[in-house]
Amino acid sequence: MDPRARMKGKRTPKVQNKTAQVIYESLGEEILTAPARVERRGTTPCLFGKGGTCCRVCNMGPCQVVEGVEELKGVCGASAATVVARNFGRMVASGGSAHSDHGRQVAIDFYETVHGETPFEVKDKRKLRVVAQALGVDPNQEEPELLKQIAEVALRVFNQQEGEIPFIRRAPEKRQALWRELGVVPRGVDREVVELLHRTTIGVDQDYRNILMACARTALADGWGGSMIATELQDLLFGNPGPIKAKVNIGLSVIREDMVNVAVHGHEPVLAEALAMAASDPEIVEEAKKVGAKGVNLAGICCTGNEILMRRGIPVAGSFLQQEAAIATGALEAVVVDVQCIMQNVVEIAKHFHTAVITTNPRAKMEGGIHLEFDARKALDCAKAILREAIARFPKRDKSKVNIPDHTVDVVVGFSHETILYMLGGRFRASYKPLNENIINGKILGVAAIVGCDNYRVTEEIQVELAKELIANNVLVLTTGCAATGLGRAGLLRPEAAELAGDSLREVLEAVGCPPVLHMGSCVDNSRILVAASEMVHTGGLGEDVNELPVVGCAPQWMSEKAITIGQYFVASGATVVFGPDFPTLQSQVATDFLFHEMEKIFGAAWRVARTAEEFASIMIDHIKNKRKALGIDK
Ligand code: SF4
Ligand code: MSK
Repeated sequence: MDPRARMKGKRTPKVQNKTAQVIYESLGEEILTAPARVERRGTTPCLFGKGGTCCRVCNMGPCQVVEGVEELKGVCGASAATVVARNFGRMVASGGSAHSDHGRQVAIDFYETVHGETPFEVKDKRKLRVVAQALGVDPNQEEPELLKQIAEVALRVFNQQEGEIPFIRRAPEKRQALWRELGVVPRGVDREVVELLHRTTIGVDQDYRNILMACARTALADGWGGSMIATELQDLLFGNPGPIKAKVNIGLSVIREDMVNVAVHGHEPVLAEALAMAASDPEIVEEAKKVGAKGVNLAGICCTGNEILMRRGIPVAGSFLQQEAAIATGALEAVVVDVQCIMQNVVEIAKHFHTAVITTNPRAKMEGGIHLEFDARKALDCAKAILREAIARFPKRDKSKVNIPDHTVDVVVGFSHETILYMLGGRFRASYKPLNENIINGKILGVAAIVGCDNYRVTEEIQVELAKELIANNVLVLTTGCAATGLGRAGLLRPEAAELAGDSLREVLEAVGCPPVLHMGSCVDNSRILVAASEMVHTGGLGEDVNELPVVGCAPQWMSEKAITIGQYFVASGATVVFGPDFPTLQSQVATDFLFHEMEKIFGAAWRVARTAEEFASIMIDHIKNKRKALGIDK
């Protein structure tokens, strides 16, 4: 069938998200959204692309390769395992480059800030010396010098050519020794990403095992390098998140009828922080009043949303799959974007309303968008210029097109690793000892992380059913990224949701007033989970390395290459992960076996795949129980 024929005709597809569904149902035929495209393209993705055996790395191809069929090797003779490993490697390099380029930008912003070149200042003084120590900077020096040294060392993590990136010293000793023995300690972030891209060009690394081990090294450079730099320096600049009440999802208290609405979408919190400062500037408030609005209202989308939700309690209007729906409420004056996870289609949707799509980063311009470049050194001026563009659109809002279903949900967020330390350890203990003790005594069966994106190919919110099943089985759930927003929409980020937990987990949660699902931040903040797992080991009683802990991770609705890099750095750090509903190597049994079984022997952790909430829950709970048995705590 001609694909163009499939694209004709209007039907509103059923999507997993009821808020988006309500909005899409009100749209005219001329507005084509991502789920409509999924439906009209046909729901089966390209078989070769999906299984990982389509090679496009040279112009003798593209080659479709079939494992075990000699004639269907690549023209150059590449086997399915090599092609799959190369494609997987390119995903890891690409995902790692995204997090790490974000981390680099934060390091530059931090450097400029400590040299007095931006309007920001270092907010978190308590964490300053902890980060200094972790970076190998002497914490016992005067603050101005300390800040400058942190900035220099952080920037060096990216272009270092030899040696070891400093944050790996936060991992358990045993893990560090294993990495050294295997030769996978990252030397520098840029070096690992570039080397993996080099290895996966035609005619270079043709041993799938060697490529997949290089994937582990590059992923570690992301988790313990680029992402961890991003998280830690963002915390220093804008404050370490602490428990805070807020709202998620589209609704009248998130997208305001009486205010200029500006959605902030992407990943880097520097822009959003500047917009938050500018939105309360009396000059801007006055300008908004002149056009008939009460002021400027900010709402987040994707991980920028998570950053300002965690630190400022600014509501998140939507996760990845709600970005089009948020615009289609007809009540956004502007969507301000920086980098990553911004669908090209937002410009098309915005054209049907009065909404401006404002790009701000020279790395990410959009045809049909307005480019107002953001420079942290002129942060407030740039932010005001952006807000003025939005204010000018307010009089053009067409009330007849406004459709804001009121679906907001209360959440309690802000569970950084340090917050968990203080909440569980008590004000004066600040320790994971109570968490470990509750795991040892069986009140908490184990800890599971539900992270990653949402994906239109998944028609049910797998992660919600999965989280409910895990907490019912006394598993404490940590979450980040768009998964966190989805779990927030389902009401699982409220302390009252403890009533869904098993009796013993509920008792622990109610004693400290925690929700059963703890929101730890954006996708770069998965690095917080690495630190938390390492701290659990350092605290004692649960083995000597991360792979001995009763912990497991998953990304049931992953979409971005970044999720693959995250999964790989968890595996290489000793935490098994379950991904679904697909996995990009399945057309090569041998390469998949390496990731799913050999890595278990090498790293003590491996990849798994699952398709339904029940499958996820069963694999994850079994994994936790097996770890408990190995520790001798399976009472
Ligand atoms: Fe085909 Fe080999 Fe070129 Fe890949 S590298 S496109 S398998 S000839
Ligand atoms: S934004 S990477 S859809 S979590 Fe971080 Fe969400 Fe996934 Fe993008």
